[in-house]
Amino acid sequence: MATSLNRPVAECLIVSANQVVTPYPVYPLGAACLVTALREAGHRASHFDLLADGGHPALALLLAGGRFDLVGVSIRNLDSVDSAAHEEYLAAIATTVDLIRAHSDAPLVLGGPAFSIMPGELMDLLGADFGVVGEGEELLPWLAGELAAGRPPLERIFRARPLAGLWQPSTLSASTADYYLRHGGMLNVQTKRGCPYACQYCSYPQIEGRTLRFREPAAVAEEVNRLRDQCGARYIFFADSFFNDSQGHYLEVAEALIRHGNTLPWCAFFRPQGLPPEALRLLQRAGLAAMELGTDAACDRTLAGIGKSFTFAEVLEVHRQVVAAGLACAHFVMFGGPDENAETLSEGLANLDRLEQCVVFAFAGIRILPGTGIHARALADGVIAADTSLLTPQFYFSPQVSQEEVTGAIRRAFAGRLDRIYPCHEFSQRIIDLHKIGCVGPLWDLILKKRTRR
Ligand code: B12
Repeated sequence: MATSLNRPVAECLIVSANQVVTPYPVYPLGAACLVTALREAGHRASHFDLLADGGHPALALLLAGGRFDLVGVSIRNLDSVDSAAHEEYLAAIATTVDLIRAHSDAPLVLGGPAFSIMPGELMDLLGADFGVVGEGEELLPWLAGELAAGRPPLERIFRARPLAGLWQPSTLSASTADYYLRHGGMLNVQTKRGCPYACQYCSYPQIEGRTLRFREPAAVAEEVNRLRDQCGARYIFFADSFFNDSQGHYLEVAEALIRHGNTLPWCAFFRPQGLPPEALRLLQRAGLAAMELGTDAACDRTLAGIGKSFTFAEVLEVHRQVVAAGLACAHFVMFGGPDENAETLSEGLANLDRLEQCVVFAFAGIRILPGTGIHARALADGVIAADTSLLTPQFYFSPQVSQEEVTGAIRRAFAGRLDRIYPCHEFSQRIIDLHKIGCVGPLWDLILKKRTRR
């Protein structure tokens, strides 16, 4: 079909293939952005969410009843990235792709954060027609137009340029939002994209690019109000790679939330550096209820080993300010990474003891993702070989310490403490149970019995 301007209009279906429910089901924000972008470009776009919309039988019916120019599959997670609770998700995604192929002959396009980490491998594994690495808002509508016009591109994998302008998520169907609200009461919002840091293990710059791009603070605050008033959100997670940017955009967002009368509690990932008391006070007035701190390693040597540009003394200082402000916080720390040895292990665990009135989530080993510094380090240290496939999860453990030593030391140090979590999947099960009885938010903060605005 064509519009009056003779631009081809494509009939598109975006399938959110994620079926992971730990630590809780996460609303498919990326798919929401794509549906908006496709519609704004004049295409017709619908969305199917495997968790919320009835699973494979309902998807099969939808595909059989429609005629699509393009079916996009959003791939969020490869695996649980946790050596203590090893779960792989690709087999389930392959089953979904097979089902789509069985019920539709539309070109199949892959995208999403997990796809962007291993595009070539996933194209081959899943046998897709096209793939988009990075943000889909520009490339997907263009590709849809080309396909509807009968001009399928010769190239198979496209790499998005980081979007300079605004991106705008819509809310997917009310029933989709309702599913997520029934499982945790939380919806998610992005205030910026990109990550300029060079943490050795991290794939975020591959997915979002290195350049920070900010959304208008007022647009963020309006979206939060819309999610509360129109969708019934009771808690917000800001899904930025990290919230507290050095340019101070996060403070403008906080001011906008206050100006727009935000009443929802919220949580975000924070980098444990900077964050003076006046910033924390402002964030608290804006509704900040729980801070997830990307501390990542527990002593200076291992912090440097994973490319962090802060010291443990800076972590302690931020921690002191956060606790003094009465804010709930959790530190996320990995052991067994580059330069870990028996000495750093005991130094790191002793350092964690200095983090009082908080929750610590610990992980053993680091999932090796292609293109990251840890991948090069793992090759150099002989942890993996050049031809080791990373589709099957591989974890980096420093050659100076065994996996058993690492896990044994964490278990001994955390024994008998409710606020020290290892392995983390055991806590995830508790979160699921608490969400079932109507509790909202990330819920680790309940351990601390802090006063929140919930
Ligand atoms: C915020 C976040 C969380 C929060 C979510 C909180 C919340 N309420 O929203 C929490 C902490 C709960 C979380 C949990 C987990 N997470 Co997480 N998370 C993220 C993070 C930082 C942002 C995701 C996001 O919302 N992005 C914003 C949206 C708008 O972008 P997007 O989804 O990428 O979509 C864009 C593009 O990808 C593309 N796109 C998306 N779909 C499609 C489809 C098509 C067809 C096309 C063309 C394009 C396209 O266009 C979209 C718009 O630009 C990413 C890392 C990152 N920077 O991407 C990790 C990330 C997605 N998480 C990851 C993982 C592993 C997990 C967990 C499995 C970890 C665990 N064991 O607990 C769980 C799974 C949770 C679940 N139920 O699914 C991995 C996934 C890849 C992998 N390594 O397997 C990532 C990439 C981080 C990493 N380690 O590399 N996560």
